[in-house]
Amino acid sequence: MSMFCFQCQEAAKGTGCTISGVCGKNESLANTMDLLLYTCKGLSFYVYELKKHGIETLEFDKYVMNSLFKTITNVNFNKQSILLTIHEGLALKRKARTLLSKNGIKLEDSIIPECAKWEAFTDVELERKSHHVGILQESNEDIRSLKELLIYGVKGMAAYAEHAYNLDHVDNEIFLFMHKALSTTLRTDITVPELIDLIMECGKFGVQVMALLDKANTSRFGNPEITKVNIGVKNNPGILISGHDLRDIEDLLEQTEGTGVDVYTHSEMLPAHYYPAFKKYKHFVGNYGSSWWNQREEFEKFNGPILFTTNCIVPPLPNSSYKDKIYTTGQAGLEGAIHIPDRENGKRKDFSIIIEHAKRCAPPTELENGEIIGGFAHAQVLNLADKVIDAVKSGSIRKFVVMAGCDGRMKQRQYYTDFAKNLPKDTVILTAGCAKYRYNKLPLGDINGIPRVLDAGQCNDSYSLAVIALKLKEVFGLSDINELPIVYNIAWYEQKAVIVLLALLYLGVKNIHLGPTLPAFLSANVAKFLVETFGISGITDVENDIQAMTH
Ligand code: SF4
Ligand code: SF3
Repeated sequence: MSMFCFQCQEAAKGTGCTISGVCGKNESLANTMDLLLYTCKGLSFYVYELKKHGIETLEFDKYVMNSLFKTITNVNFNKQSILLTIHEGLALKRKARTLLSKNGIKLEDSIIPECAKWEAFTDVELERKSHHVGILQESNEDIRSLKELLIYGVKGMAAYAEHAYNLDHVDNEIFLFMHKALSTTLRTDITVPELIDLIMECGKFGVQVMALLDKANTSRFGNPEITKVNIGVKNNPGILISGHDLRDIEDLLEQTEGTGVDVYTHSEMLPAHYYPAFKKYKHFVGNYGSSWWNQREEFEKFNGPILFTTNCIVPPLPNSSYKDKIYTTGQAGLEGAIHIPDRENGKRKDFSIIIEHAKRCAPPTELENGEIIGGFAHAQVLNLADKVIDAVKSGSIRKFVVMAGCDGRMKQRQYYTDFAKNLPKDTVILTAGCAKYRYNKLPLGDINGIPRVLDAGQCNDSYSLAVIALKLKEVFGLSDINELPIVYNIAWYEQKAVIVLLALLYLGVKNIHLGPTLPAFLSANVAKFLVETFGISGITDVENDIQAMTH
């Protein structure tokens, strides 16, 4: 076996990618990423000690946060950038050790991780090492499963913390937990109960990080509002911006204003349209295409440059017409694409190269036309609270079905379209994340003016759905969130969905249906634990599941 990865829902054969990744990650990149993760664990080991002694660690925190984000599915396909990041991490490890000794903090030699001794290694030596640090090094299947569940939750947490950080919102407690969790996974004597406790704690910080990001977004861009988004095209050349980073789209919109270049959102950037701060831009014209996995087809028709701020990148085929039009920024990366460097000293990122590129391109070719509606994050829904409560009390709305999460390319995901289509007419779908593209263009109608699909925003805006549920619980005077007429049928793909799931479990939500398949990284015993403790289950078929969830 030349590589092993099972962190996403599309893991080969439902067990793990062993030759190359279904996502496009090859053996060499996969192993380098294992090494980067291991480097982070080693660094976190020192940083956790520094933090416990109250020593300033922001430089290290940032490094670990960014590096974890790079290893999330479909974020970074540039091995050179991963290798550079590893070397940076080794240097930081030296620095952290020096800081420890300067502060008179002594660590037992026996507990210092192996990776601490690699500081002077060359790329070749490091690559050799990379075969000894992967997931399968942990031989106990249940411990491996729990460690990976924890790590994927922390990766998702890191991604959301990074977006908040870019908007000047930082929470030291989240960093502290990140280091504690990562360094603990190096322990060979860790027990199942200890790991379960950490996983629950991870859910707590999942809620905290999503709340932080919500505050970062809404304090800068305003509260999302009900918005109709154009899905057709205009006559100017355009830039397509994908991913989740709202600070990036802010910079891009500002710099493209008055240039004759339009800006379109793609996939998870769609919810940017819902924020008041971006509505003033006349050249912010719509959303192009559907969810991430259709990009090889849809980007052929866009004609202009495409900027990836985060996942989900699908590496273009060698004969694609758009392969020279891709740009990345932040933690995203792709071999052959131009990477836009980070902001310096509070300045904006410089997107001029993309704008100049766009000016040389034809306007986008129309894929579809019409509008989609969204912007139902917590503040907007709570503004409509009276209407919603009346509809529930009168029986016009019988159930809310949370269908948040991710989309993906597996054929089985047609289930979510059919599920949405066949839900009884007195049900409302609450959604967030790119899972919505399976049903957000269907004519599902409304109930007394309330649309039957309420889109809160990006995957992190699942937090909004939790806030809405907690508010309804209070209004209806219920003692348990599970007494609400809300059911959960969540679709997952990558590791941000893991932190969303852990956050929901932490909030006490029970009986979540998770699909289209359960994670390959859950061992039989860990899956059994989740079923018995939280009532988590998979999906069956549309008819059965609708019957079970709505009656
Ligand atoms: Fe396979 Fe998913 Fe890992 Fe990619 S991220 S290598 S598709 S398990
Ligand atoms: Fe989608 Fe990739 Fe997860 Fe943010 S963009 S939800 S899959």
